[in-house]
Amino acid sequence: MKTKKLTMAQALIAFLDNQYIEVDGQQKKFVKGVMGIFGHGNVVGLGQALEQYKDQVTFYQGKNEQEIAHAAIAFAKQKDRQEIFACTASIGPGSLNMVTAAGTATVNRIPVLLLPSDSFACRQPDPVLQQIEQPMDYNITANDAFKPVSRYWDRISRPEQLMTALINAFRVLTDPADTGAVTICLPQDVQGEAYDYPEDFLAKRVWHIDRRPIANKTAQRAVELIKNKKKPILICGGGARYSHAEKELVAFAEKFNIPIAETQAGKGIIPFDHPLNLGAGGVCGTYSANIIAKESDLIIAVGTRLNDFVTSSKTAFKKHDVDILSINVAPLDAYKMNGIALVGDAKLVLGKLTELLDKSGYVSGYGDEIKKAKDKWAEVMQDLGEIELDEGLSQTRVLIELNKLLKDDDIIISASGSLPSDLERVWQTKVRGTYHLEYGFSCMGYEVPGALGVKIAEPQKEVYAFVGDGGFLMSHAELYTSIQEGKKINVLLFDNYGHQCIHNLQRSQGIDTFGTVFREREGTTGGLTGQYAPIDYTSIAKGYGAKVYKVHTLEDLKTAIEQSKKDEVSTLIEIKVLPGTMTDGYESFWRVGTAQVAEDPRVIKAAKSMNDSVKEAKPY
Ligand SMILES: Cc1ncc(C[n+]2csc(CCOP(=O)(O)OP(=O)(O)O)c2C)c(N)n1
Ligand SMILES: [Mg+2]
Repeated sequence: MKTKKLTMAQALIAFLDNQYIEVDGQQKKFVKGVMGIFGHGNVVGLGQALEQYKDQVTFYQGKNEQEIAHAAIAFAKQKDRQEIFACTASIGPGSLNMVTAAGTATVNRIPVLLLPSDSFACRQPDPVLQQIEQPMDYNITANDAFKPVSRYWDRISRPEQLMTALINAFRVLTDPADTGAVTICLPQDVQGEAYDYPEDFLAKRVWHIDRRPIANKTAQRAVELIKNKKKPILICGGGARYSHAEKELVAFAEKFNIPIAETQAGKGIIPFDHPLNLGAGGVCGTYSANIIAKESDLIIAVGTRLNDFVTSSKTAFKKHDVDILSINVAPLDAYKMNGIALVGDAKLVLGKLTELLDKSGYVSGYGDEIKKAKDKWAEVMQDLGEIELDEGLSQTRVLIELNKLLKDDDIIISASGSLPSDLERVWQTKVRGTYHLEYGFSCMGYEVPGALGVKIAEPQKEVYAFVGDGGFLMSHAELYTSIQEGKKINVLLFDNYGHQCIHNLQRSQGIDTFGTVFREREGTTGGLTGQYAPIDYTSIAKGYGAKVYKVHTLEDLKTAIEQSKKDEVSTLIEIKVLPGTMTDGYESFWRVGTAQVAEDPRVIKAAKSMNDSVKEAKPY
């Protein structure tokens, strides 16, 4: 057996550089590079290896580990999970900063390889700087905190363990049903330890991603079920997108006249103006999708996790005889809500169902309800697009105007606050892959680094991060990284003085404004009741070297967008919008844990109303 003597870290980087995937006969390099921040836990181990292989593997220097891991996740999501980054961080706080991002990846089923550094395997210099000593079990380190948020977790205590660990890591990263964050912890000493690695371990390796079919019998059972239903509705989730199943989904919908509702992850793969596309369903949904869902007797869920936002906390589907047929590669999702599971690849399963159902001559029982529902929503959109307020700008109106000002193939990124629900309702997506929402974790602070990840994925396109003032304050350091890398991003910052979607929720449950609005502490009241936070966000961005614009009117918005298109560096456009001017819900319900006793009668009233709605919810 031929071997090569390398440090564990060198072998790891050499291995990463040689991984390929093959999907539908097409081969691609799987690992685009490494992002991260060095400290004493990785600079002389993994850092040395990255320096040695710098001509093969690009290293991106992050400014915050959580953010850089979010950039990596956004990159992989934009690449439909077919290309990834690895992220390195130093021991202790640097590594723990990536835990949240691991959650973001795992919830959204997006592959990311996290390489946190760890304390010495030999334990000789213990306790080292930034080592948490757990008196109950010395095997536990800070990195054990990644376990609940990872799909695969390992620690390399001897250099030869790397081989099985990496094969397992890539098994999970490349598996559509299992993918998410993969965490391989790298003790400081072992990173630099040498071993004679077999050359075939380091050679080119192709991971074949086979589409999973369903058995004929299973497909036949599904067809029998559909044949007995008059008003089915399809839900187009992220799984449909990652499987590239849009052609099959549209063919299925058109052939049998079945309308489609979208989720945040699935939105945008079918043009908004397709006659069967009802737009978003659920809590962030449109009137059209939610009205049709109420009357549906069969929900054909394609590649969706069926979370509470998609199902309106299990109240969206009202018919007593409604069934859920769930097409999903992940059994966990396929069996949700007592669904009839079709565990398989969306493209293959839809193709199979179309073929079998077509033979039966099936067509749904819809008359003109779909068109009527779409027309009704078009009227709502018309009104939203005409909102004029004396005091300032309405957020919803600004989004509708932006939709006209941006090019069809510009990519928009958002994740948290009131923007995702507004965008899901009103943004009209014309080109596949231009709507990038992280709404599994809805992690504040994903937006700016997410835009960087998307720009690295699609450098020719203009990318726009839609972020609230709260989300921007939480993290924006990678705005500088975008400038450092010459990867232009545009930050559209919606300043409404605070966490306004949470403020809305608070007041909807009878609670007075408390801790949700950005006001200064006031001496007379002792509370956060003083003046609005006078933050100049453009000064922050200008300090990084970005071009900046301030928007108070629709005219300003037009000028700023037009000017910024010509800029070659990253931009920040600060848009002042009035608090509370996001869209409201349309025929949906969201369950939150309200106070069942309180001094304020408004809280009691809200709790009663919540409890009444909960009675309508499906029990599973
Ligand atoms: C990391 C993180 N912390 C807390 C939350 C809970 N949360 C959801 S939206 C929100 C407020 C967002 O404020 P902003 O970005 O200004 O958006 P707005 O609601 O004002 O549109 C908070 C605190 C979250 N989603 N993510
Ligand atoms: Mg805000």
